[in-house]
Amino acid sequence: MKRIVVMISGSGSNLQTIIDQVHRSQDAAQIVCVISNKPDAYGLERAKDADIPNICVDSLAAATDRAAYDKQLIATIEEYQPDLIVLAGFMRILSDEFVNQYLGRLINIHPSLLPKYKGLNTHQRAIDNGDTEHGVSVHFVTPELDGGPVILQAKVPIFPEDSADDIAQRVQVQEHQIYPLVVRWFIQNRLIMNDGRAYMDQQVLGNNGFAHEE
Ligand code: NHR
Ligand code: GAR
Repeated sequence: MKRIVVMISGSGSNLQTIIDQVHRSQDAAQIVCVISNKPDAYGLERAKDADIPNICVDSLAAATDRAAYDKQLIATIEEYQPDLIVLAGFMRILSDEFVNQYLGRLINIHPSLLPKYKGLNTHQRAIDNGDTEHGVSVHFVTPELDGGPVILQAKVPIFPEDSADDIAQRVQVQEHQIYPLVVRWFIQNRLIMNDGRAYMDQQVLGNNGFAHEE
């Protein structure tokens, strides 16, 4: 039985797809806890509805001291002994200490075609650059923000009249396809990180992750 902790800050629609497609349908894996840094995150309700333990480690109170906050996070997570930690719209940068504690067992979904548009406001930045193509990346988390090895990407078009919200919605449809898939690969022991590279079925993945080059 693989034990999964999911970390969120908001709506938790990605959490919901992992509840539905992994937690509820796989004997081999269980979400053992959902952790939010925001008390009003709707994802906490989703966890409650699925009878999954859910905890808020409020980051507002600790906002000035990142190291202390991350120690609190680690202490909370350690009670659940996870095999995998899934960042699903978790909006707080994690310290090197946190990342190194869970290196190789920590993944994130980022709304851009990495290495393009690390950080925040990715959809608006893609519009501002006149991009006609955009997308989403699942990657292993390393201390370098949004810089860890890519596992899987999905692309979406950008049309001339699109707003950032239009694009965000289009990207989320793809997120809900690829994130549960990657989580399943991980729990099936098909996916590992070694020496800063991602491997799928013992094959090293390229810069675009598990994707066919055009
Ligand atoms: N931590 C490390 N060390 N490495 C990564 O790759 C991480 C990470 C923590 C979160 C998610 C990431 C994303 O997908 C993620 C990847 C938040 C920020 C940010 O600037 C940046 C990237 C990501 C998440 N957060 C502000 C901060 O000061 C707060 C912003 C807010 O609260 O709205 O922490 O994009
Ligand atoms: C997702 O679109 C994810 O890509 C993005 O936040 C959304 C969370 O949605 N992540 C980031 O922007 C990380 N900085 P959800 O709460 O409905 O899963």
